[in-house]
Amino acid sequence: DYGPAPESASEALAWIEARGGIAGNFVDGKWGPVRDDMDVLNPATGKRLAGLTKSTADDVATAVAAARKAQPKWAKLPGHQRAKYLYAIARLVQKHSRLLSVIETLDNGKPIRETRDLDIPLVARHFYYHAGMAQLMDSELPDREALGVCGQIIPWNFPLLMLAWKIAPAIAMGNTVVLKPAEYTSLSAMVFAEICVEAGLPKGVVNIITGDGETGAALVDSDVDKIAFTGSTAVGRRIREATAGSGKSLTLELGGKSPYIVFEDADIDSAVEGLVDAIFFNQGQVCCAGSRLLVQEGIADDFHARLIERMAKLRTGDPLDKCIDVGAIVDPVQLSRIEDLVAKGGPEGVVHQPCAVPEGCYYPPTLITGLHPAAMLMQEEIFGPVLVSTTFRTPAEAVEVANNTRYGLAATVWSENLNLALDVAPKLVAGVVWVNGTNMFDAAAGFGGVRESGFGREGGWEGLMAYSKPKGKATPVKPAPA
Ligand code: TXE
Repeated sequence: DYGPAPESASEALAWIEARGGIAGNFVDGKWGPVRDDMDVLNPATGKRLAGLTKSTADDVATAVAAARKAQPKWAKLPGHQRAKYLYAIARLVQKHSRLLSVIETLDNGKPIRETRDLDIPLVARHFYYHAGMAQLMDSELPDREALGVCGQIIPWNFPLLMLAWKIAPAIAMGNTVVLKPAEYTSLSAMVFAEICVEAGLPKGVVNIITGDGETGAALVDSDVDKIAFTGSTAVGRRIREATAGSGKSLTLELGGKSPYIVFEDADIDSAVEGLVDAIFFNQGQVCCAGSRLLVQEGIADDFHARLIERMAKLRTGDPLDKCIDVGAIVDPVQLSRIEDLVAKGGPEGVVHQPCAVPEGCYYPPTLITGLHPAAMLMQEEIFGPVLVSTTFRTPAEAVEVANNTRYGLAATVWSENLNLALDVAPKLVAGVVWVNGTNMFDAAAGFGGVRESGFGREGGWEGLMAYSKPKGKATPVKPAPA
């Protein structure tokens, strides 16, 4: 029970205040530097929530050196001893789940219902799972060892969950990390740093540096053995160029425009409900959002009508209100990106916005029907609560339209005919395909994309492989600086 929301908010605000109201670096088990270089806003109110340290290349180098110093000893621990710390972190995430949920909602604008019931429980699950894997490493993966120091750069849409996806497998395998949260959302990473201290994690195993894209670029150029990045395709491409030939390992989890295919024999009520989750969860700011509806022609009008009716019932507003389905957009910059894209591409179809949102950094749940598969909005990632829709006649046409994208992160198929669904699913070019369901994640299942959605997998065995190398294989020698 979370109690009344305003009380929770004041508790979280007091927590931030007690730490000087600034998010800063956590390096070698200590805070610092902590400087008030940038503003962190609460998107739901537009008010300043905290200050943020913009780390310089020197700050980054200090953090990497701390991680480098700690790594051999950490890697030498037997897996079951590393597991002990991951279990402790998982339990502490559960213990502090209320504070974490409220801070995440204040910082990001996502509904408290989501942070409380999904983000934070999934974070704990991720550490529990990887604690188990650390324990198994010596017996199941005797021929593999850590890469060394991992630089990790994460986005703002699932701040703590993306941190968990990056840190848990890395430290389970004996790596140490330097992680940079996104500039909009660094506060839950601060709570996490305190959790590391409370868990007794050896100094230098987890280092957190705050900052913007320049700090991220400095981390990419620093003396790390691997970069793991989740974010935009444009920045992913830049990082790929910057690391090419450096010998650094790289995994990229980038954007998407995932198709959501509804055949005429689908269970329509479930497909509508699934779609609401696929595109309006986290205000559509989800890399694998089912953002492109492909509905079979014979049921299209009925399906759209039922969807619009359901959208009209979505509860929008204050993210701290426990009843809210759709909260605020993370930042005014992202909001204007969404507004510009819809203003530009909306007139190519019919725009439906059946429910209102408050003034401020909010965008109404939107459906755009009647778009040509090649229309700009059918191709561009909007990263907001905007669903675009087109129709198809045959399964072959559905596959063709679904695959007509430069991305390949996720896909969803709805049909009561499992023969049809299982025939279509493997033809879809995507890292994950869901049948009669959507947004199903688990720490034990590898997640990642193909094409411009990136490469490498996070979670499961494949995720552990991406944070280790065959034993005895030397890290490639770095070329001398030019
Ligand atoms: O992402 P960026 P932004 C997509 C989505 C969104 C768009 C822009 O379409 O509208 O990207 O969002 C760090 N070197 N996604 O601008 O810039 C940055 O500080 C190294 C999809 O916020 O990619 C942050 O920590 N790092 C996505 C992280 O990269 C750099 C989630 C992501 O920011 C850097 C987020 C650089 N040159 C946005 N520049 C998904 N796949 O889920 C920035 N960063």
